[in-house]
Amino acid sequence: MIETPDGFALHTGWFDRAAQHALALEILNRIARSPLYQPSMPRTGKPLSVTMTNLGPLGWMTDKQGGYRYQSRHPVTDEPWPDIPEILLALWEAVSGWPEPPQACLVNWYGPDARMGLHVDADEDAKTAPVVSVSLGNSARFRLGGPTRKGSTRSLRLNSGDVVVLGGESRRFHHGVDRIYAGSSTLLPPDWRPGRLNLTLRRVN
Ligand code: MD5
Ligand code: FE
Repeated sequence: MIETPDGFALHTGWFDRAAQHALALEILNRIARSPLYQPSMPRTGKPLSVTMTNLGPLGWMTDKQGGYRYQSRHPVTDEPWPDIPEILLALWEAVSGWPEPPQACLVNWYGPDARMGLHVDADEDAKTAPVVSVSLGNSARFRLGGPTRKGSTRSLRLNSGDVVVLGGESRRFHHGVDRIYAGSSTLLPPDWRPGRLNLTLRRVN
């Protein structure tokens, strides 16, 4: 485990292979009912390379018209988001240090060429609750900056089963995903697309 004074913690290998497998099945079952869709940037309508869906009472989304926001229904199916699996609620209890359960679980799917540019997560009214992130499938090169856009960044590899807790000051740090390492995991079923799943648990309000 790597922990820094600014509230960042990386729990490498938090979930063993069996737990990763069980969790992946829970997520893929929910994706079948609440499909990954392609979000677009506010105003420009430029599509993100990551596809997304959500679990829990609230889900994060973005499109050209409405911009970044939380809402209770899937933008394509108009159904409520599926529930957050018990294994993730237990994870939140174990690592977040927060008294209330997560309200949103954003599911990000990274295909082989997907990226996420450096950004700050700032769409939650719950400004001090941590974010808990789980990586499944292929590994990623994650970039962690600081409170300002300029300034040094560090890169670290996130592997399947790793859990990151962004608490304290690190909750407001710039971060992104530079690249996905093709063929670095055999977790996801072969009939599923190759890539990485990232699950982020959050308080919204
Ligand atoms: C990912 N997702 O790997 C990342 C993991 C997102 C997103 O960035 O917004 O969906 S969440 C990493 C995160 C959240 C909040 C703060 C910090 C990192 N940080 O300061 O490093 O798909
Ligand atoms: Fe983020």
